[in-house]
Amino acid sequence: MHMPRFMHFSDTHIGYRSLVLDEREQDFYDAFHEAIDVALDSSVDFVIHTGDLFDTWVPGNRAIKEFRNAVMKLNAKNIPMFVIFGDHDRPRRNGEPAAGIFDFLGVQVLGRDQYEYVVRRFDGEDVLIGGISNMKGYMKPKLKEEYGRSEKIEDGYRNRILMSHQAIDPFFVPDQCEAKLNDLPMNFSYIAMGHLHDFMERRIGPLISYPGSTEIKSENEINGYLKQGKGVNIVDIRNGEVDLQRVRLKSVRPQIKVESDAENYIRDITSRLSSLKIGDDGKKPLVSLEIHGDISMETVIQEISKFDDAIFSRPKIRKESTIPSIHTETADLRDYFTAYLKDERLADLAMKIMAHSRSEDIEGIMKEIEVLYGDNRQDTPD
Ligand SMILES: [Mn+2]
Repeated sequence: MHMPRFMHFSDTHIGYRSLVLDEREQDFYDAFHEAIDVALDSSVDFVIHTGDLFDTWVPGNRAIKEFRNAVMKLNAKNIPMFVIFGDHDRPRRNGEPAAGIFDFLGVQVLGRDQYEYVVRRFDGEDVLIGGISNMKGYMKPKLKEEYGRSEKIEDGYRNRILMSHQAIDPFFVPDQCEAKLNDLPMNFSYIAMGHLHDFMERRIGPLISYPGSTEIKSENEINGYLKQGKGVNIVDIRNGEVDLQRVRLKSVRPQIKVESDAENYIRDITSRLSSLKIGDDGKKPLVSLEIHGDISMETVIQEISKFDDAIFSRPKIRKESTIPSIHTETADLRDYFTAYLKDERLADLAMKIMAHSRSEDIEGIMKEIEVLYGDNRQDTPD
């Protein structure tokens, strides 16, 4: 029997670039295109993306082109795509969203400033697809209002999907959260979440799921990746009931974190690499390395360059007792920042951000960062 089927994916962060490894930009495209191929192979009726589609709200031309190519494949099969913004790709002020350029290929942006929905008919069933883009900082109080509104509007439809990109308690540490589980509307069949980069599903009435990111964006995703892999959700919906199938992505670059000391790190890397099962066509694993002890960066970089079967992000070296002593009677905050960061310019930025934070001036902080980075990037974990 036919029933509406869709793919839910999130946090693809295409256009992401590592400061040291050029390979990483391609990795994010590979995972993104593999996800699109999963949608095509699974004969979905539509696709939803719950935010951080692009790594920034003003992606580079390469990222826009990769997205266009993917959307053209969906469009050729008449598969529409619904997207909301995450914290990374939400347009600043009155900026134009990159995904919105592809409306003529069936890409529809939902819920930029408030809850928005569409009702579409697939396989003989009406499906309501609602979305609220990421709301944090000064917009946080509005989020609960919008969840409330989404619960009341058009509640006659049985097949109801809500898309949202937020940190929900208990899936994040409480001080990062914008809402709790019981703030979420209960009359949806499926709550499609974005923001958490690990996979998560929970039945709370509606089925709520974070599909996670499609590539490993930060080291703290490594444990989740080793347990669950990275993937997408294929969801069947009918009569208000949903059935979720997880599909793992194969193109993800394996990643391990090795923490060791100056004497043993080579041995530890070798043993960790040999315990990784990687197919012949698999990508070389990425090793993030942290060494405790007295060793120079030059030595470490020279030693690790001998590994042909792995690539390395910039190693971290933790020398013991690296925090210099400060005359506490006379030191001010700036001296601490300078001692800790070992960089006058960074200390200066830290002071400015600190001043803005104290007056809860988020725009002020954004401005400092925009000045530093030329208005086109940000750096938040999820
Ligand atoms: Mn993200």
